Amino acid sequence: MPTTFLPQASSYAGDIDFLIGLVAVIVMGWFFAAQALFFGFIIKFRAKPGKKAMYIDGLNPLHKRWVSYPHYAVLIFDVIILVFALKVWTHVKIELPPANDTVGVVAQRWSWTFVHSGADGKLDTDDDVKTADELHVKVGDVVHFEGSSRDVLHSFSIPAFRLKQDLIPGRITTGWFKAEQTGTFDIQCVEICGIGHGMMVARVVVETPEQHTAWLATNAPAAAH
Ligand SMILES: [Cu+2]
Repeated sequence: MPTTFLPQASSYAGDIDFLIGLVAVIVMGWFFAAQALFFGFIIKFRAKPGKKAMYIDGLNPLHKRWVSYPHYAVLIFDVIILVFALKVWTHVKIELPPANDTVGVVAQRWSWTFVHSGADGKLDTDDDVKTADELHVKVGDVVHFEGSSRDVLHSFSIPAFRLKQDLIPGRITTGWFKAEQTGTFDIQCVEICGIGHGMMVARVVVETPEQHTAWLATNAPAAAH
C-alpha cells in the first residue's frame, strides 16, 4: 500500500487508498514506458550523415499497430480499474450494512448540525442530542448518517474516513461509515457553497463505548434524564 499522510480511520479507507494507488501505479507505468520509447527513438533515429529521413504515412498496417496495440492495452487497464472501482463503489455507496447507530447530518450555510440518537438509538425522539460542528460516534460502530441540507448543495467529507457525500436540499441522503480508530478527525464541506464555504468545518470525535456513553449522559436534554 502507498504511504498515506492521513490515518486510515474507517473500515473502507484502505479500499479507497488501494484504488488511488492502483490508478497511480498504472499511470506511472504508462508514463515511464512512453518516455522510454520516446527518448529511445530520438536517440536511435537521430540524424546521421548520409542517411535521408524516411516519410511514413501510417497507411501500412504494420505501422498502424503502433497506435492500435497501445490503445487496446489502455482499454484493458481501464477495464481493470473499472472492475476494482465498481467493487469498492458497491461496498461503500450501495451496500448499507446494518446500523449500530444513526446520526443526522444537517448542512447549512455555513455550519453543521449533528443529531445524535441518544440512549434509545433512534432519531427524532426526546433524548436526541444536537450539537453544532461536533459529531460524536463510537469506535467500531456501523453508523448510518441521514444527510440533508437547509439551503444549497453541500458535501459532507471526513478525509480520514475517505468519506465524501453530497447533500442535496429537499432530500435525505443516507450513507454509512465505520470508524476504526479513536481520536478527533476533521470534517469539511467540499462543495463550494458560498463565501463561507472554506470555514464550513467541523470535527468528528471517535470514542470508546465508555467515553461515548459518558458524553451522551452529560449532554442529554434535561427532559430525557
Ligand atoms: Cu457547504
